[in-house]
Amino acid sequence: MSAPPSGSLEQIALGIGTLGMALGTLAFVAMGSGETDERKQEFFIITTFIAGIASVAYFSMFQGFGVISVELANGTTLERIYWARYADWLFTTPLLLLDLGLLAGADRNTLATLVGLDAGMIVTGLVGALATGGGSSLSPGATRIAWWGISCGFFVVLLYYLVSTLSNLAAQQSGDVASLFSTLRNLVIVLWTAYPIVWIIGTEGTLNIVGLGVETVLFMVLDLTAKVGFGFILLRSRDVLDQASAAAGVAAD
Ligand SMILES: *C/C=C(C)/C=C/C=C(C)/C=C/C1=C(C)CCCC1(C)C
Repeated sequence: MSAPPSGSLEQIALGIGTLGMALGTLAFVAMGSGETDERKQEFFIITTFIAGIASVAYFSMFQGFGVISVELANGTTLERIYWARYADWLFTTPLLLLDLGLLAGADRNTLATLVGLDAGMIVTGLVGALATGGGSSLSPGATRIAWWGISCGFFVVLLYYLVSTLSNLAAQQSGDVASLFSTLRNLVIVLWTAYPIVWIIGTEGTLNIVGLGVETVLFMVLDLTAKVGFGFILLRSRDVLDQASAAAGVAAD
């Protein structure tokens, strides 16, 4: 347990992240509190948990929990690797996909495929973040980047599912649902693609292009937009959620 240095960019970014996620959680609770339709409640519950889980993860990182130093096989030490991010993402990214999948009217198998690919992406990303390169014929840097590549492989297939299967399903929904789906899908494609870029240019990638302070700011901005921003766009569209849940009701009958 080692807290981010007081007054550092890293600490400030984690503080803003904690506050932003907590405010988002409260806002989503308030927005969902009057909702009586069970199918619409699903969207509110899922989205509230996304921001809630991230609030806790950010608060723990702010306090210096969830960070470790990784000693590479070549003697270099990566002083502060935040593994708590992956614990957060392992739960929150499948929930974001569940929101998107329910909106598109996806069946169980499609949802399971999305969640499976996503979990593969996060877990192999975590392996890359923790890899020391010991016992590997590759250099530590190359070993870590190889895991990054494997994780990107899962991500590319995931993106393919979003633009093919899921988009085709969404296109069969009402015009409003289809258009809300494309807005959110495009947001996911753009924002999520930035994560592997920040990772590779940040401290995890060992290329040392940006330092931990800037990296923490970038992840914080991405996390807030991808969770709280995404949530607001989804949950403020009550009429559209009505149509989406009505269609799901018909499909389930
Ligand atoms: C709220 C958090 C979100 C939306 C996080 C998304 C994270 C990713 C899309 C991460 C992707 C990564 C790769 C594709 C390569 C390896 C490194 C990762 C885990 C950053």
